[in-house]
Amino acid sequence: MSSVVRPYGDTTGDGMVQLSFTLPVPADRRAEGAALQLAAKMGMDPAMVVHSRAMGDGYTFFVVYGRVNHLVDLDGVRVAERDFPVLAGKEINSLVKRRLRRKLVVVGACIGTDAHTVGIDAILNLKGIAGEKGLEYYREFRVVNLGAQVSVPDLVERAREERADAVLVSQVVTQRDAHLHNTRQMSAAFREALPAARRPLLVVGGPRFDETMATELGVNRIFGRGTSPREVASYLVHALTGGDRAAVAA
Ligand code: B12
Repeated sequence: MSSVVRPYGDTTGDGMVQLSFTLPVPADRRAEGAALQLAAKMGMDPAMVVHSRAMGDGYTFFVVYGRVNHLVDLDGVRVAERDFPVLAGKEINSLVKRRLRRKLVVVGACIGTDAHTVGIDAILNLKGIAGEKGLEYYREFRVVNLGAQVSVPDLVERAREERADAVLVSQVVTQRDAHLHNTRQMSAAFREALPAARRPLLVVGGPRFDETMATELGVNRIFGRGTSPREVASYLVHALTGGDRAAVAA
C-alpha cells in the first residue's frame, strides 16, 4: 500500500478538507469573501463557505470546504507510541498487590486557574467515562482528588503528605499557553521539593497537549483527548511496578 495519501471528501483522493475558524468581522457578504480569501491563501482551491454564523457583535464563525493539493507521507509521521500494554482491571489490581504490596496512591487536581474538572474526574471518579470505571474503582488504588484551581505549592504539599506514587494533573485551558507554563511550574516545584527517589510519577493530561512533549515539560507522561481510565491505570502499574501481562501470569 502506498505510504502517500490525500484527504478523502466525496471520492477517494479528491483532496477535500473542511476547516472552521472565526474572523473578527460582522456577519455579511464581505465576511464570507474574507473567509474565502483566507482559505485561498491557505491553499484551498476551489473553496466554498458551507456555514457561517454571527458570533456576538463583530465576529463571524465559518466552516469552509475545499480542495488542497498537499500529500501526506505516512512514512514521515512521528507520534508518541504507547509503550505499555493496556491491562484488564483484574490484572492491574493483581500487579499492584503483588509488586507494591500496598495501595497505589494517586493524587489528582486541576492546577492554576483551570476549573475544568470533567476530564480529571472522568479518569479518577468511580463513575469514569464511556462505560469505563475511573481509578477509584480499582481496589488496589487510593485516590485523592483535590478538584479545581489547586495551587502548585498546595499540590506538592498534599502529594508529600499522602506519599503519592503518582500525581495526575489536568490542564484544559490553553490560552496564552497556560497549560505549558503551569505544567513546567509544577514539575519544577516537585523537583525542588523532593529528591528523585521520593518524587512521585508526574502525569499531565488535557485535550490540547502534544503527547510528545513530556521530557520538555519535565513530566513522565502526557495523555491527550479521548484517554480512558484503564489506559492510565495500566500506565501507572507499568511505570511503578514494571508490570506487564507476563508478570501477571508468573
Ligand atoms: C464544560 C466546559 C466548561 C465548564 C467546566 C465545568 C467543569 N466542572 O469542568 C465551565 C462552564 C465552568 C467552563 C468555564 C470556562 N471555560 Co470551558 N469548556 C467546557 C467544554 C464545553 C467541555 C470540556 C469538557 O468537559 N470536556 C469533556 C472531558 C471529558 O474531556 P477532556 O477535558 O478533554 O478530558 C479527557 C482528556 O483530555 C483526558 N484528560 C483530561 N485531563 C486529564 C488529566 C490526566 C492526568 C489524564 C491522564 C487525562 C486527562 O482524559 C479525559 C477523558 O478522556 C469545553 C469545550 C469542549 N467542547 O471541549 C470548553 C472550553 C474548554 N472552555 C473554554 C473556556 C475559554 C472557558 C472559560 C475561560 C470561559 C469564560 N470566558 O469564562 C471558563 C474558564 C473557567 C476556568 N477558570 O477554568 C475554552 C478553552 C479555550 C482554550 N484554548 O483554552 C473551551 C475549549 C471552549 C472554547 N472553544 O472556547 N467551561
